[in-house]
Amino acid sequence: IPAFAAPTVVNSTIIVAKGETFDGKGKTYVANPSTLGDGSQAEDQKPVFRLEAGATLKNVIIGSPAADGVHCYGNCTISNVVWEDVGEDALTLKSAGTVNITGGAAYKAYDKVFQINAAGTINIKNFRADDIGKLVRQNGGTTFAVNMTLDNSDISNVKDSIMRTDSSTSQGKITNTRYSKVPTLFKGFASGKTSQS
Ligand code: DGU
Ligand code: CA
Ligand code: CA
Ligand code: CA
Repeated sequence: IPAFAAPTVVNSTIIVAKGETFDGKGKTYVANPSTLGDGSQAEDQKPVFRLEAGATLKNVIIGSPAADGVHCYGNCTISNVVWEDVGEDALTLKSAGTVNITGGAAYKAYDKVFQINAAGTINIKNFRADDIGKLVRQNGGTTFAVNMTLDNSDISNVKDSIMRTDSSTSQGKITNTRYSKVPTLFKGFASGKTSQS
């Protein structure tokens, strides 16, 4: 039994086709920094995984460097995915849809974990995040509606907030979640658009 399985180095983005499932079976994937990006705060890095509409990513560990993480083009399901050291960000919704994230974790995000660049919904459940800037950030200055939910999760050592938007139509809901060192739950939401219990 090997004591240590070397990570798989991803040289070009792994594409998960429409409606397909990629099961990493617990293996670790890292970006080739010279082809995808070094995981710094530089924009325009490439994702390690690109999910087409209706795709699922599960049982994957994304190690360091993580480049621009995961891009979702429409609905996607993320199950038991761990970002050990988030790169520029962890996951981006690139076109309208619903992202369902269940289980897994994200660590060491200098700024954003989940970046929302299109209208839709992000549901995060049974998740853990530690040492992050923001958990969910709707792209700055955008006014489309995003529905964000967080349930039964553990969030610690946050610099900014858990959910942040500039859109008066977006909503945030947090339930049954434990925090440690979280200065602000919600930033930028219109009144009546957030709830916490
Ligand atoms: O504001 O759109 O940070 O998807 C400029 C850009 C920026 C995005 C975002 C992302 O917000 O590049 O990583
Ligand atoms: Ca960015
Ligand atoms: Ca990081
Ligand atoms: Ca990004």
